[in-house]
Amino acid sequence: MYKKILIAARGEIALRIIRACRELGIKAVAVHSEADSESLHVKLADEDVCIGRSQPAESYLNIPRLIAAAEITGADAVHPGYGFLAESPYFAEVCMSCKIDWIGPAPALMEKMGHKSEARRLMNEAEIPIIPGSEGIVEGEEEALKLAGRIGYPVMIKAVAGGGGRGIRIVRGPDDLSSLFHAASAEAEASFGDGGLYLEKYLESPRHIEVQIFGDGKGRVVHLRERECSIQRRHQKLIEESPAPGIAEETRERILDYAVRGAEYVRYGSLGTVEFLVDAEENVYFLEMNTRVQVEHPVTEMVTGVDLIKEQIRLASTGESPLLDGNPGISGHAIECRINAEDPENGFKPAPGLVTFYHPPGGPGVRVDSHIYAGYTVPPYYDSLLAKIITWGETRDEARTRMIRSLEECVIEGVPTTILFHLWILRHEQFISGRFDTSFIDRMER
Ligand code: MV4
Repeated sequence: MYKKILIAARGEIALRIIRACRELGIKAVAVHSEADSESLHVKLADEDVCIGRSQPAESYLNIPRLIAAAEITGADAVHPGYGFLAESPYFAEVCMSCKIDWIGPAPALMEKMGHKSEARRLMNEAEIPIIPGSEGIVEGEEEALKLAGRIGYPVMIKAVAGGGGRGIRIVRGPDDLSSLFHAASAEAEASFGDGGLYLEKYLESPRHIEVQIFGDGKGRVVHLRERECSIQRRHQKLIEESPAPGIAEETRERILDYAVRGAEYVRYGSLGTVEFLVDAEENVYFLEMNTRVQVEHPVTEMVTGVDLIKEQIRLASTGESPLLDGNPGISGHAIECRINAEDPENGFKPAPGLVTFYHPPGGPGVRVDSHIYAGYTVPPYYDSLLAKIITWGETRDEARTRMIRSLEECVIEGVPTTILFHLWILRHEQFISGRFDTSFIDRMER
């Protein structure tokens, strides 16, 4: 087993990885920017290295400094968490060429899945349904116009290097195509350094359901059930849960089967997520594959009882994990709310600043993953996630009412938070019914 891991992340996920290292008897090295010197992930690590100024490009995205920190501290492996360089095949490759293990899948696989139209091509080969669209990259607006006519409007233009919401446009008719094509390409070029685009039929208001998978890299893959992630605003997820409510059992089984078959086909070797869109008729389509741990992994941990990060590290270190022996069962239901330092009254504007008071919720069935404390200053340079509250219940309604109780218990003073907004969602009749899709928040805001 590894003796020391460098954690190339910050905030709550760095803390989460430190906790897994502790339980495995592995030393954890934190890296931090100048703005994060007082962060909990620094205080709780066994060693810490300041790797530069506060801007991400100067620190958490700076590969030479991360490698130097790993070499100086003698780390055996790097855990990238999520965000920053977590999906950079180049960083993974540099680590490996410096004889530092990468806790994640092989760089070549990260590269393939990071290229969204290549991922589509592979999943199509594996006979997983994909959304009708282009075969690979669309070279110019004429080709896009021809293809869109064949697919039928509305269509979606997407960046091959994309992810999240950047470099995508909905095209309602042929008159809009040219300008939206060029806008998407320019945005993709600016954001990812790759202006390549592909085309898909636009699905109106789908559900977003993803499957947690775990593979050994030799073709053995298990799933750890699905997560419903449709409650989001501007591509930022707000609430996730497992299992997904409001779908037929047959649909659920189909989603799980597609995810495992897709991951087996590419010989996936680590923890990963296969994302799907599900339309109103419960047709299921592959969307993307994420080659990292996700923010929302705790809901899966709460219903399966598995420590995903520990198993991910164990697998990377030893090539084995008891998880690979079979799909674990689940018990009950879990919900996660992401609490951000944002002002819902002011267009959800990020609101960094000093946390003057903090009282997290507790009691039966409640988990809080957070790096904040009273006296901590939320820096303006990074995302505004303050805490993830995860509740478990025998039933969905027990998890939901427990979440309401937890949000009411939670006190965060000094910065505005999204707590009240979450309470409003959790009490909404449509959320309670379990029948909602990715348009839920948009519809409310209109
Ligand atoms: C789609 C779609 C509808 N049709 N593709 C948004 C981010 C990007 N990663 C994929 N996204 C979408 N792709 C087709 N062909 C709707 C979305 C989408 C979405 C997807 C997942 C979760 C939330 C979403 C919110 C709005 C749009």
